[in-house]
Amino acid sequence: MTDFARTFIPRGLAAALAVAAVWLAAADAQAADYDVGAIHIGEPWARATPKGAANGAAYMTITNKGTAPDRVSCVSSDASAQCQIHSMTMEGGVMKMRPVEGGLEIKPGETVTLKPSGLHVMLLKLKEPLQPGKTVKATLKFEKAGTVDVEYPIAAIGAAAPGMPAGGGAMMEGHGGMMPMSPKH
Ligand SMILES: [Cu+2]
Repeated sequence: MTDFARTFIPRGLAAALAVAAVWLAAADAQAADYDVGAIHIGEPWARATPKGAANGAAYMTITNKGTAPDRVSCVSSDASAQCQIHSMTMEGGVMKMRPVEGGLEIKPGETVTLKPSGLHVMLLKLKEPLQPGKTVKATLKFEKAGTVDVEYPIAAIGAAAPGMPAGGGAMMEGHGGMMPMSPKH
């Protein structure tokens, strides 16, 4: 056996096992769906935050299976002093985010996706960093459907989607402090 084979193969195996472990961990953190009234919430997830980050963000899909529009706000989170739903828009070439006033409307039959670079649940003034593999809880209030506690499994810092590694094409935005914040923050 050559030196190459002796050193390379065990390392390869170790790497494969490490990858498998990450996959198992991801499966463990599989998000639950939620139903409240006519509202279905799918694929909740949040992004891990670096040490010292003031704010974090959480995402999900919200489907209105009913016949009337509903509006959702974030009441509170166990991880932060405040919780708001934010929109993101381009203004003069700069991405800006601001609270959705009066709640985010979900029209009948519509699915609204909260995701990086778009609508998000903003966790303002984090009590501690959001750590990958853990979950963060937020209480959402729908005007018609009522209140629901949602657990958001936390994905890696900079993850573009739940269960994806960091840096999946989402390096330019986030809440880590690289993006210009609106004056409200
Ligand atoms: Cu925000």
